[in-house]
Amino acid sequence: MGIDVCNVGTACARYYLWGKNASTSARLSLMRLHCDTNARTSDTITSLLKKFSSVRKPTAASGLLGDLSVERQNEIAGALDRDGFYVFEQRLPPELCDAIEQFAKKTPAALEGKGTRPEDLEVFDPSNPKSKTYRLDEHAIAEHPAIQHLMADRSILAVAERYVGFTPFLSMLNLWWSANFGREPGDAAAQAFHFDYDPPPKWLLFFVYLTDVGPDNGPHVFVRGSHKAGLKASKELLQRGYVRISDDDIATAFGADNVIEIQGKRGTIMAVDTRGFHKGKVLSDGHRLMAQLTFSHPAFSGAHGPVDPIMSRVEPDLATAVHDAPKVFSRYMPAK
Ligand SMILES: O=C(O)CCC(=O)C(=O)O
Repeated sequence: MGIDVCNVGTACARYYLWGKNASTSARLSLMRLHCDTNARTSDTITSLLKKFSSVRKPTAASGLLGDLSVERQNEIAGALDRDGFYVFEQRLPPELCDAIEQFAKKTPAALEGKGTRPEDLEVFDPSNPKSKTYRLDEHAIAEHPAIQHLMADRSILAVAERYVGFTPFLSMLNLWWSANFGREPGDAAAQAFHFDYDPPPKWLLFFVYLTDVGPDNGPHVFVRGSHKAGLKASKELLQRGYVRISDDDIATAFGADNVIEIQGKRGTIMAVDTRGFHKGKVLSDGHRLMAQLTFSHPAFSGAHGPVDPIMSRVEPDLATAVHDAPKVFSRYMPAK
């Protein structure tokens, strides 16, 4: 444990003194400490990082999530703090869902177990799925105008900022199809319960359903309240380390009532602290298209590696957002 503590301390110091991102070994050390201390060290490191991080003055923010007063943002952050997830009333407008779905329908994507070279990619054919998931390339995702609206959205950023407690870094974008392919939970498809640890120590994910998601189309499943540190229910599960956990073990530890299957119409937006236990349910019918935005602390955000900068036209609302908070978007729009 001592070595891990030193490793994490050094990573934080290097970030604040020289702006260097934490190494993979520092992130692994932090994860081991997280598991050994029933998540308490992650909370401690978050509190320390917050002391040295900037956060903008809270202001009302309007956008895809509605008109969010500061009070409303705090309420949502409070609900997230309590439950670990929050499903917004507002849905993504149909024209944005259409644009993203059309893009995903025609863009070759990566199949599980295949490579990511252009010749390995295939367009998702719902009538003939060959993989549990089809993942689109992150650079292509960021180039898309409809995705740029999501990236630029003030209400999404405001909720992320209120919840994590510092001005976050947009550290990953994902867009993928989940297919009705095989009955067993897929490991790469994240269909067995697990916690995420990327990028630590505090982050918030936004998931957007771009197709209707009922019980058979692979709803996201979250264990209510399981993101908290020091829970009796988590102790033994976290001591197992970063492993997949059976449905029975989760239900025994947390109670079946706390296992929440989030079904929703196309356009449903949810925020999730995936430090809690979660999974995508195995599909038994149809398919699901889902987008994901991850906001995290910049010190550990190298976890997802570099991505080519946006080269196409930048949508005006994203250009404004970048102007207002350049560091948030620096993974996609490096400073000139
Ligand atoms: O597909 C899902 O709903 C779950 C995704 C997931 O587990 C993850 O992003 O870590």
